[in-house]
Amino acid sequence: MVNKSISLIGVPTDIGAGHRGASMGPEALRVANLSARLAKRGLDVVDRGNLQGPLNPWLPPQDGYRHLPEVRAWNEAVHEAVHAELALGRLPIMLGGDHSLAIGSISAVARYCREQRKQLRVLWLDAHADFNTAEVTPSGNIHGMPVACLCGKGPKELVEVGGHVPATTPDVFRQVGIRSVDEAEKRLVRESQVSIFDMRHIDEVGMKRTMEEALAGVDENTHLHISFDVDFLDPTIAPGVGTTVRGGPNYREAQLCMEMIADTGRIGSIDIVELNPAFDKKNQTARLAVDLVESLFGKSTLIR
Ligand code: 6HN
Ligand code: MN
Ligand code: MN
Ligand code: MN
Repeated sequence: MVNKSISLIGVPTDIGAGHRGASMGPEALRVANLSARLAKRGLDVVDRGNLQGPLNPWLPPQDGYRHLPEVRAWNEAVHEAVHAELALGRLPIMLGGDHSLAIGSISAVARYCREQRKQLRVLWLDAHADFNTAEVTPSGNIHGMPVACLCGKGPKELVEVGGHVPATTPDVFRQVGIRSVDEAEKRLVRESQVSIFDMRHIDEVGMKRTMEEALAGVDENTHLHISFDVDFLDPTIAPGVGTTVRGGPNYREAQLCMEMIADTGRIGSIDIVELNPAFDKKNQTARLAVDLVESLFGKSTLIR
């Protein structure tokens, strides 16, 4: 059965992104009533408030990275906060913030899994593979690099967050919804052997079979981490993100994805990232994200 003690951790920064505004994500999720909606499902929800870190200096890349020291500082704080909640036996939900913050959250989850001798599985729901390195990045934005960093490919400052190098390995990842991977990034992804269920795969076999495949091997000893980049969703339903890519999952496909994850009963931690209220209309993307997170905790349209 899934842990009913939830801790919300706000991480108000857009330090790793190519657009400003993801720093407003945590507040938009609160305004969309995340806490009360989960409480209504019988969960014990505590909002820990926001972590603090450096302001966004908005500088060009240096040696292939934008804001490397600041990204490191935020991720150190995220790592400690997420690990502390797990150690208390609680289920952390990180309210991002851009996706570079997954370096801190997933390194903490991986550390916890080593301590508890649990099997880690990361479901990476995203339009992007986020596997760039300084050598190949088209932007220098570190939100395009967290999976590579977590697998040990990246700058020392980020690869060493949490102290265990590499923080985790490519085999724990299942990426779903992918439809925008940079040319040189494709080679890195193939070499790494991260499992990718791209939109072509979802088109061909459907979301149901895709999720059965992505969840295969999840057992009673598995800690499931959901890294939910809101740009996973089709931009017609989720305009409030910095990097929209058309051709993503529609409302029902996204619901089915979340419902099938809920059915496993193994969720241990969640990131909600890349929500950008500066691009949103009437907070609709935040409200949709909350709706989908409710489904992760068992809200279902199932009648039979
Ligand atoms: N995200 N692949 C592009 C880059 O700049 O590296 C976009 C990355 C987007 C990252 O949305 O989390
Ligand atoms: Mn991402
Ligand atoms: Mn993305
Ligand atoms: Mn993005």
